[in-house]
Amino acid sequence: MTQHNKTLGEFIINKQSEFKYSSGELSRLINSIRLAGKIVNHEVNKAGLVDILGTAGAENIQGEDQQKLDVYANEVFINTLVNREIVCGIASEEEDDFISIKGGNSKNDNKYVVLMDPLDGSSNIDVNVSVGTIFSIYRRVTPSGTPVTLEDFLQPGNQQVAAGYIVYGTSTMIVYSTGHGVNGFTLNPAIGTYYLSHPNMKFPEKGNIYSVNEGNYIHFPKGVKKYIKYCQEEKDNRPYTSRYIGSLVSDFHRNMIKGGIYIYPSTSKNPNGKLRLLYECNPMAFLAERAGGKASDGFTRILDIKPTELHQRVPFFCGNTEMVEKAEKFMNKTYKKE
Ligand code: P6P
Repeated sequence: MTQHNKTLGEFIINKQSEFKYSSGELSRLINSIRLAGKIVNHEVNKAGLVDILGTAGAENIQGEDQQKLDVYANEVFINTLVNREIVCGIASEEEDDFISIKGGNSKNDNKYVVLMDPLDGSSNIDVNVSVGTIFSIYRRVTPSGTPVTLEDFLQPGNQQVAAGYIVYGTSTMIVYSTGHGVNGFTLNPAIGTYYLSHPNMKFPEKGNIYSVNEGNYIHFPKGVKKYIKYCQEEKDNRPYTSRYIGSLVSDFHRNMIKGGIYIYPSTSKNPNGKLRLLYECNPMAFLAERAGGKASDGFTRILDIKPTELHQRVPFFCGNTEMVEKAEKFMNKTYKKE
């Protein structure tokens, strides 16, 4: 069997054999995410056909209208994980607080917690633009068998055991890492099987794409404004190409394959930017670093930031190491972090 037509299931089993002390819990967890992704994919792919568009009426903690698919995706991932009793706690962009999961024996000795954005970029659903699921996995830090606490979720990103995303695009892919390399699997919807299509994903050495919502330009920090002008100069391999889908998973995925930088900076309106540290920036930073890239808030490595709140936001610079470091130079030249 060539490497490329290995299924995700076979890959997980092979990988598990690399972790000699693995109890198989992490494999079962990744398998559950794989299943939930297929179920959500089925609905996302027919969203235009059934009355599942439009808002569900509720508002999430972000104060954003919850698209029905947001609510649906959140329920699918939570139910899939809870029913299999694989994790002891879940945090979600769509849930105000974290969820503590009781095991069958009323105490829960599972060791992993999952943080997720069940459907990132959902505002794009109505215009048929790709969206994604982002997940981040940690070992709990509080005693096994007791209910999880906020401490289990407020861990720095450098403690992640695994992280990944599912992109519901022209094809559906799951891209994840358990710490050693990043691998991408493409779903064959005809048979419901993911195949290893992108083994050992790495950012290209050089990138020439910058992804930022330039509509916010006047609200950007001076360093970001200067970096954008740098990208647009006629010099070396510049001007770069501007590509911004408005869906983090899609912009990240394209930049990792073609080479580029994604920036969601602080603005005068949102001093901490828009993206969430725990279930957007940390998992994407985990993947970026294992694909040879870099992720920071413009000054500090994302994975070293000690979280203080479940839904806290941070500015986000992520992509080719060379491009992120250039952007950081502009940030540091014009701003010293107080
Ligand atoms: P803006 C989607 O809501 C999201 O969280 C990311 O997926 C995306 O990159 C960003 O926000 C888009 O935000 O303000 O540019 O529309």
